[in-house]
Amino acid sequence: DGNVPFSCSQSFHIVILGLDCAGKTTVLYRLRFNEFVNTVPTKGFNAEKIKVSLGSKRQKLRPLWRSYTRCADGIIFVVDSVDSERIEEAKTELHKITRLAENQGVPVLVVANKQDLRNSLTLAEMESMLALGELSMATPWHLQPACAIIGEGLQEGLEKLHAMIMKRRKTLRQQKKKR
Ligand SMILES: Nc1nc2c(ncn2[C@@H]2O[C@H](COP(=O)(O)OP(=O)(O)OP(=O)(O)O)[C@@H](O)[C@H]2O)c(=O)[nH]1
Ligand SMILES: [Mg+2]
Repeated sequence: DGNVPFSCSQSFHIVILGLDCAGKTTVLYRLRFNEFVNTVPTKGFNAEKIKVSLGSKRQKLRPLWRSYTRCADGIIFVVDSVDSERIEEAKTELHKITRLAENQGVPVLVVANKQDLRNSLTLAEMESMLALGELSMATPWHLQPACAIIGEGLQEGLEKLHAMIMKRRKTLRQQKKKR
């Protein structure tokens, strides 16, 4: 159905975070242009407005905004699956971010990137080393295996993030009504 009413499209503020060299810029360009770019280390930060399609069958176009502002609707946390030396550091950062007052309850898509490399950690190893089970009960999360250079896993991950955001919005709406 090509005739999607305009009111169906919604904007989301998504921040992409992660240690240097995790693949954030690669993920961003995959989402932005659906193509691979040869990256250089990012100085400062990228701020881009991107539009990607979400929704399994209907492929509704929903703008997805990456923003560095507070009040993000969702966080994409990119982790290098082969960098076992710095996974502890990634874990610390992830837990720090989700504990911030303004991020309470904000859904997190943890991207286990570079799964194409032979020596990458398994999902189970990533989950335990990042101590995802120890994240606050309020923080919904999903661990998504991905290969950002070819874009594998990103669409699936985005759809999971989208579902978590919509679920949270619904819960917040219901809580408001009760008050
Ligand atoms: N093999 C493989 N390499 C990847 C993948 N994703 C990113 N890379 C490579 O990893 C390197 C770092 O990627 P970037 O996207 O620049 O990482 P970044 O997180 O933006 O890094 P900073 O800007 O330094 O913070 C680049 O050489 C990418 O080509 C992947 O899925 N598989
Ligand atoms: Mg970068």
